[in-house]
Amino acid sequence: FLSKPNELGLVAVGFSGGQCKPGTEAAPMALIESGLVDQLKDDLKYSIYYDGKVHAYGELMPDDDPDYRNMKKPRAVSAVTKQLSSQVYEHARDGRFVLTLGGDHSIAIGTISGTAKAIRERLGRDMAVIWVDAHADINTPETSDSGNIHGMPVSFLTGLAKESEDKPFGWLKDDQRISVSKLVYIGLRDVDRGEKKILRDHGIKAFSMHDVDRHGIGRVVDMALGWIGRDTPIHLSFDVDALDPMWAPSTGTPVRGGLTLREGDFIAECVHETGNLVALDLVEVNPSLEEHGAPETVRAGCSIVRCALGDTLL
Ligand code: HAR
Ligand code: MN
Ligand code: MN
Ligand code: MN
Repeated sequence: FLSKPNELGLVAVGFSGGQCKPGTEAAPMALIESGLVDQLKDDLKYSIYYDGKVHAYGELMPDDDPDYRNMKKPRAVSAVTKQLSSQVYEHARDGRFVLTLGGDHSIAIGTISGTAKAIRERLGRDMAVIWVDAHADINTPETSDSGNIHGMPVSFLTGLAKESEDKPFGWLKDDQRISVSKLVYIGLRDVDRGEKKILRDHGIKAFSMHDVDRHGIGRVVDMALGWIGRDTPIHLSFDVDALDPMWAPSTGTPVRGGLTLREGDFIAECVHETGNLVALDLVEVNPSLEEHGAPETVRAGCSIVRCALGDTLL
């Protein structure tokens, strides 16, 4: 699906407005400074298309951004994700793999809408999304208890939540959306009651940590890929909090009982092996939380990215 399989578009998103804890805006620089881009270039032989910036989108920030429909910072998140969507779209339209380093998970509204549109235009195909996370991030503004938009991106991307043209996220159009039938979760263990109802009502495929315990990660990944079907372009959205806090403590909403580092890497390796991966997000690293664990969290994030881009143990 990639017309230029060795070309990688990198977008660094220093944005944390989808939730309330400052610090995730520093993650892209921490990941890059730990050597990630050099490894992708020198070891994995990608040509990197990167503007050299960590985008903070300061020029897009409204002076005043009162809550709307229970959402916190709706105009800021909408403006940032709209801009990010066209950045990602341009890389994907040109046939490149798109790697986005976040940032909190609200940025997936931008990344997935950008790749979904580009893949439709280039290939006439609907893209699948594998969402690896402790959380389902599928609250609508109405079902969310927190009002934090990083808990809502999937509802906007699937059209479960919609907005009129002139309102926040009203820019999202059908050609930028994904189908609930092409969405698969792995790693869930902290899902709100309203989200459970949404998953059930729409028959959304989800593998929780219970499923990982019962079947093992190998069978879970096989089942997830089987659900998507062969020959379907895949966008992998990886929230570092899918990993157990033992491996990734520096994140905004850690939940115990998560994936091991190897299970996370294994998911990324298997998705790479399909040959169908067109884009990857790595989000929710927050180096200013549990600071003693920040280097380890950054290392875990880098490892996931390398595995998804074709690094192998042997
Ligand atoms: N479900 C809760 C909410 O909607 C917590 C969401 C936490 N989200 C993330 N991203 N860290 O997965 O507020
Ligand atoms: Mn998430
Ligand atoms: Mn999460
Ligand atoms: Mn390969």
